[in-house]
Order: sequence, then C-alpha cells, then structure tokens
Amino acid sequence: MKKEKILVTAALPYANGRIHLGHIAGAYLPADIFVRYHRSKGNDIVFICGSDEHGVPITITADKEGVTPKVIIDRFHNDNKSAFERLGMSFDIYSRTSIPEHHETAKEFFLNFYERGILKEKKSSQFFDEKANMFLPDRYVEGTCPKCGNEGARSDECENCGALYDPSELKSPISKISGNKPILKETSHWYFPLGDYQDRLQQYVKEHDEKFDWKENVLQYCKGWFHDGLTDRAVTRDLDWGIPVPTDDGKGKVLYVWFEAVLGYVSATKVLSEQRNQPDLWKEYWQEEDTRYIAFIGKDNVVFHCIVFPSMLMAWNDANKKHYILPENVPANEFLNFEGKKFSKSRNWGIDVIDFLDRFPADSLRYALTSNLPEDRDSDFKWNEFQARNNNELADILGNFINRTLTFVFKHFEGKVPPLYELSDADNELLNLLEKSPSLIGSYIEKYEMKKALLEMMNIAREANKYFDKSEPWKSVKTDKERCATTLNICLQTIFTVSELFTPIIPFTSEKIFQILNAKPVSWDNAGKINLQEGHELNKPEILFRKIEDEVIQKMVQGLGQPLDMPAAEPEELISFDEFLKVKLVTARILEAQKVPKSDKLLQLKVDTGNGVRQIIAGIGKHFAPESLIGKQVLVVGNLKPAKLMGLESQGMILALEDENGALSLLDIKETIKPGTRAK
Ligand code: B3M
Ligand code: ZN
Repeated sequence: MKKEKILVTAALPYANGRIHLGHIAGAYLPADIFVRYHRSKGNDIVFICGSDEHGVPITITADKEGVTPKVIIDRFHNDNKSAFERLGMSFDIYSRTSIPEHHETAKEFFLNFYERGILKEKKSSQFFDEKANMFLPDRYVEGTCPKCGNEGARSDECENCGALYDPSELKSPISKISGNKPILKETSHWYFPLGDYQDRLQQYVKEHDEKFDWKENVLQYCKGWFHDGLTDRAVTRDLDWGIPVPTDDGKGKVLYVWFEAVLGYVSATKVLSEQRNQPDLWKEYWQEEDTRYIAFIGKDNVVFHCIVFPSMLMAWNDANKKHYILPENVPANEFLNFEGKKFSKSRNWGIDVIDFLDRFPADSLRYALTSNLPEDRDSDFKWNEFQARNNNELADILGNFINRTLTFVFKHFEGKVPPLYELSDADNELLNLLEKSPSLIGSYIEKYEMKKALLEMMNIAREANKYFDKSEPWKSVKTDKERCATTLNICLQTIFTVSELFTPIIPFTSEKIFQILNAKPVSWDNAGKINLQEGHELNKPEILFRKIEDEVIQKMVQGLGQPLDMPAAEPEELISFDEFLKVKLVTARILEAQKVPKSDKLLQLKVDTGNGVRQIIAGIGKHFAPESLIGKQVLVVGNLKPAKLMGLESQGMILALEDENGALSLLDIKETIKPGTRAK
C-alpha cells in the first residue's frame, strides 16, 4: 500500500501555566494515539506542537509576579515540555512562538496581507491609562455594568448578565494596572475581513464534512458562527508584549496573538526541517496537495481553527503560487471536568500533569483518560474511577493475562515459545480475533473514536483470559502436552498482538512487553499474525502494573480543593555494606596545585595519600585559586580508575559539596588526621 503523508498539529498551549488533565484529554492524547497508530502503519507523519508565548494572560501573570514575560514563558515552556515528554507525547517537535523563525513567519503573512490591501485600518476609542502610559486590553479594565450594575464588569462585556456594550458606556472604569480612572483615547488597528471569506469557508466546512465526516460538535460551532455572520476582526493590539507590527505606521503595536499563534504550526515545522537538515521539508507537509492535515484541539479553539486559520490560508493562497493545504479535519474534543467541576487553578480544583506523574505512572493516566475521553460530550475525571481502571482493568485483565501466560511458559516450557500443533475451535476463534483486530481498531482510530478503539483492544485481553481459563493448560500439561503447547503458543501470539495494538495508548508498557518477548513490533497491519516462532526465547517477566491502594486514592480525594502535598519520595535504591566498601574514601593532603593550561575549570593537583604522591585533575578551577589549596587536607576517592583529562592522567577524585547557588566547598579535614586515613 502507498504510504500516506500526514501532518498532525495539536493546539499550542499558552506558556502561562502548567497543562492539566483537561488539556490532555482535549487535544493531546487523541492526537498522540492517532500519530502512534499511523507510525505503526508505516505512514509518513509529522507531529507538531509547541508553546504559545504571547497574549495578555502572560503579561498579567508577569505583572503579578513582578517579573518579565520572558521569565514566565521560559518557566512554563520548560515545565510543559517536560510534562509532555513524561506523558509520552511523541511530538516530532515542541517549538515555541517567541523564536525568530516564528516572528518571521508571522510578519511574512501580515505584510503579504497588508501590501495587498486586504487589511483594513479602522479607528476606535479604547481605554488608556495615563499613569502607566498605555492602552488597556479588555482584561485590564473593570467597572460597573451599564445594564445590571454588576461592579466587576469588563470594559465591553458583563459576565454577570451577559451584556455586550461599547466601552464608553461602562460606568466608573478602573485600570487594573494603576487603579486610576482610564480615559478613552482614539487608536487605530488593522482588521482582517473575515466576512469576505464566509461563502468559501461555508463551502470548505460542508465539503470536508461530506468527505471526512466532521464531528457534530465542531459543525455546530461553525454553524453558529456562520449564522451570526462573520465580521472584520482586529489583528493588531496596543501592547508591548508580542510580535511587533512590521510596518512604519504600526509602531508600538503587536500582532493579535491568535493571528500569529496558528502560524506557530508552520514555523514549528520549519524549525523541525532545519533540525533535520532538510530546510525545505516543511513544504512537503504544508504545500503539497497529497498531504492530509489533521488539527487536534479542544472545543474552545474551534473558531480559530475552522474559520480564522483557514481564511488566512485562503487569503494567502489567492495571491501566492505556493498554496498551503487546509485541515482535512479538526477533531475537537469537549471538556474534561474534575470530580464534577471545572478545573480551576485558583481554587486548587484539578491536578496538573507534573503533579500527577510524580504520583502515578504515565500509562495508567493515558489508559484512564482514553477510556473517558470527552469525545461527544463533557466527561468527568474521578479519582475512584482512575483507581478502578488501573486496578480492575490494566492490572487484573491485561496484566494478569500476560503474567499468567509468561509464568506458565517459564515453568513448563523453559521460557521458550512452545510449538503449535493441531488447532481446536477455541484456538481458531482467538486467532481470528487477533487477525481482524488491527483493521477494526484502526478504523476507530481513523474516525477519532479512541474510546471504542480502546474497548476493542481490551476486548482481546478479556477474550484471552477466557481462552486461558477454558483451555485449562494446568490440566493439559499433565495429560496432553501438545494441546498445552498449542494453548501457550497462542497466548504468546496474543501478547504480541496486544502489545503492538496497545502501543498508542500505553507506549511505555508496550515497550516493556516487547522487551519481555525479546521481540520488536512488526507493523500495525501484521500485528495480528503469528509473529513469534517456535523455540524463540523470552526474557523473564516483570510486574507491568502496580495496583493503587485505597489509602493513596483516599488521600487524593480528601485533598480536593487544597494545595497538593509533596509526593512521597520514591524509595531510593539501597546498596549493601559490601557495595559501599568498594569505594575507598581516603584523606589526602594537597601538596601542589596549578591551573591546567587552556582550561579555566581544571586544576592539576599533587596529593599525598599516605602511601605515595598522586596526580589528580579536578574540575574546581572556577571555585578556588590554586595557591589557596596548598596544605589543605581533603577527602578523595582513592580507587577510581585513572582517566585522562586534557591529556593529563587523573588518579582519583576530590569530594566537594555544591550548594544551591552552585558554590563549592571542600571537606576540610583536621591537621591531626594522617593522610591516607580511610573514611568508613
Ligand atoms: N494557546 C489557547 C489554548 O491554549 C491557545 C491555542 C493556540 S493554538 C494555535 O487553549
Ligand atoms: Zn451586567
């Protein structure tokens, strides 16, 4: 079969906070399942994501903490990147929108539209803080609602009564920055004429729905927008954090975050191309008609991906030879709630991914979330359900089947795949299930129905357990060894199939199972065949899923709405006294010290270790002047294998302590202790 070329993007999370389970269930987990499936199919797929690093919420957080926006985006970009990695999100790149490549891409689009006269300049009155000398974004102004009298109303909208009004109607406006009364001041902005694209957008959505069966919720949002009629949208803002408007008349303004954020997908693919040393690679995904583009998002981002982004690409394509492709599908999920309520950071309601993974394994989370994805309607994460999914399904069904099979094979067949003899009806039934599962499960994943796909995966494990029970190998091992061998062979083939088909959901565990099988995945389409040959040697099994105790879950439930405690530290790996004694720690007096030429880090030391003088090359040159060390007595590892550093042999290592600021201190040992004294 011909390889498909597929571009997958997942919404770029704001680098303004840590991602939580709701984000994962909305866009990222379904996208990762889809991508891992296609990789296993052997398709040519790239998976793009990154941080969205502009926008008012980031400046607000920075102001609150009294730091620059850069501090905020660096912190959360790194946090989220690492959270995604720990969760097994297999992005080809996790980029960010503050990088020059992205700024260039966004400016290129803006300038193209500007120069072609697509953008309209319009004047409007906006709140201006004279003390802070800046225009105030909506979220920086509060006042009294002109309709209902609510005192916490925003500049142009009241959350209490839902009224929309002109900022000039807001009563007693207050700037959240200075606390002063802001004035209304005229400013001008550029607007993208969304209305001009309405007919084509409607056509685009209709055609793509007919061909690719768009999700009902997504269609409903689009219909709502089309029904209300698309109007001009400002694509610039009076802010100082963002991508500067690249025209002379736009000085002091930045691009509206959504105008540029969606282009983050393009710029991230460009960066990926550079990383792969194929600078034009991105064009193969973005500008060739045979690419399928799937944009995974949460429901709150529908308008930007089904209306704003496509219209921008249409506008570009109208006048440029190189055409961008539009999303084939935008499979948006609804929201995941947490124990019956919305996730809320300020109320400590919910849990972020890092805190979760400090306590529980990634695959348990991936499994539990997949079985409960908000595919058609909002769903709810509950701690008790999480525990039940882990214990009753992963451990008791999947883990149990794998474990009982392997234990049996090690006990009775020397850890090798037994031969396959004549097949019974029950054997054929299970083999048929394996054979048809890849295409069945694949068809659900292709339709973004991950919950159904997971049910079918788990169904194999359920059937396999029944098969094991019915076949009673513990009896046939005594009465009919050939029958028993056949049963266990089929159970092992089943483990292979299950492991490969479960890869998109529980990738870490799949890898472990393949390790135990001493085998490598084949490919999705072949996963249901006989893949393990008779006599193939297996590795000793290990526990795949640990049960989660009631007390642990009770603690999580009791802690709802409160800041989380630090997780219990992982028990450290313990060593025996004999192992400790292998390291010979001895005192040594420093006799000579000098800098190693051409290195500011390394010092060349001569030390007396009681039974002779040795040379140690120590990486402490930035911390100590050589002459200050002479005569000092320190602790060294006396039996370290010699190593060469900048051509000089080092016959040991000095122990030093580093504090949280990176400053070093040496263990200063009293004069009265003789060089060569062993520390035990
Ligand atoms: N950063 C909103 C969000 O995190 C926004 C998505 C951008 S996608 C280009 O939900
Ligand atoms: Zn109101």
